[in-house]
Amino acid sequence: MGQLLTSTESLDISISKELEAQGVSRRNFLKFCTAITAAMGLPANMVAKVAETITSPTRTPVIWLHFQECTGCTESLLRATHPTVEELVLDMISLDYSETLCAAAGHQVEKSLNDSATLNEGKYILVVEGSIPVKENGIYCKIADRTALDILNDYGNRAAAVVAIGSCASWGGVQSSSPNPTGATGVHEIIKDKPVINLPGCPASPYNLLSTVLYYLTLGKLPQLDGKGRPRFAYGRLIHEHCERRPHFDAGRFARQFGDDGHREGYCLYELGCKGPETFNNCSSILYGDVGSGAWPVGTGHPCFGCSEEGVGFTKYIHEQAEIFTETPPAYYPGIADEKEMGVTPGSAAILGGIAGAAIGSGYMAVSRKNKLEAEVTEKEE
Ligand code: FSX
Ligand code: SF4
Ligand code: F3S
Repeated sequence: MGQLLTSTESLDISISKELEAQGVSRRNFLKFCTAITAAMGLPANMVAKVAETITSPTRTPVIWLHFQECTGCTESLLRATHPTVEELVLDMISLDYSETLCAAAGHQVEKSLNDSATLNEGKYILVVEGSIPVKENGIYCKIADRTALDILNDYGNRAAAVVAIGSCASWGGVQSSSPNPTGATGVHEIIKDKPVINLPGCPASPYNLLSTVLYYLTLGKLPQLDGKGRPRFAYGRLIHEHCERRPHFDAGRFARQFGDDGHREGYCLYELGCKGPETFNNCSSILYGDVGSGAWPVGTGHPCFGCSEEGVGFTKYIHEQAEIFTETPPAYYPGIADEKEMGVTPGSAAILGGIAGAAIGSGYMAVSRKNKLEAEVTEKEE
């Protein structure tokens, strides 16, 4: 890591005035680039390219649609700080349409949506937040007198790629819970001819959006996806694998009731219904939100309810016990990316291991807080 930082320090990269004005030093920016490059499963020699992508004046057009949802994904992105993940995302893209963020309204904003899609046909990224109701021809969600179904078909089929942000857009989310009265469904069930990347989570982690967009802009291709259309670098491991309470699980120390001695001691929440053993996401590795350590559901003392996992979140009862896929600590962790395709080196894998709290080949160490991404970003300049 020290070697990497030395090499990034010599890069001729200047950061934007906006970032500087917010107290982000060049040094911390480069540390951030190093950390996020590793988090994407890319080798160390890609740090410069990642930094260049972030600082490049070229902006990829993005259209962001809202359907059946609570706007939590957008809120979560806008609330991200240290140092301003949303600034980085918004600096890298040209957000041509977003109902939450557009200053314009009515016909004016509808025109900018249509103009952007026409001008940038086949080149823009479509971000979809929210599920799409398909029952009765989609009448349960209409915007500007068009159904969500119609809007998605229109703009989805003209995009270069579609990012389904949040569990709602990925697989229907809370609206799709039985009896699913509106027929809420995920984007990939409707858009079949374009690549669809799922970033589930309720809300999705803004870091997963940042890394996915950054990956695409840096390499000009999509990251490797798993069988559920999720980037493997972010969703390749179970929450349970890197949970800070995992040593308690392995030792059989459980909280049995909220507020009991075990709960107060920070024991494992499995008996309270934690779905970490069957939920693939990186919450336990990079944590969640920017409000300090412990900033993720399990860290606050609440079981993970599997918000990002189809068939678990909003499907299983909170108190229901999770299926255990990994009963014993694994002897090693699987690669998080296709080594051949991405050229992942042992060096980059080791750094990623640092971020994830699990050095390659070292078994089941719980995540070390000092390694989390935010710490890299917010570290005070020495
Ligand atoms: Fe809300 Fe996003 Fe949940 Fe859904 O998040 S936080 S209901 S995943 O689409 O706004
Ligand atoms: Fe952590 Fe939940 Fe697994 Fe316990 S069951 S170790 S609290 S993820
Ligand atoms: Fe959701 Fe569980 Fe992460 S509830 S935010 S997947 S810890």
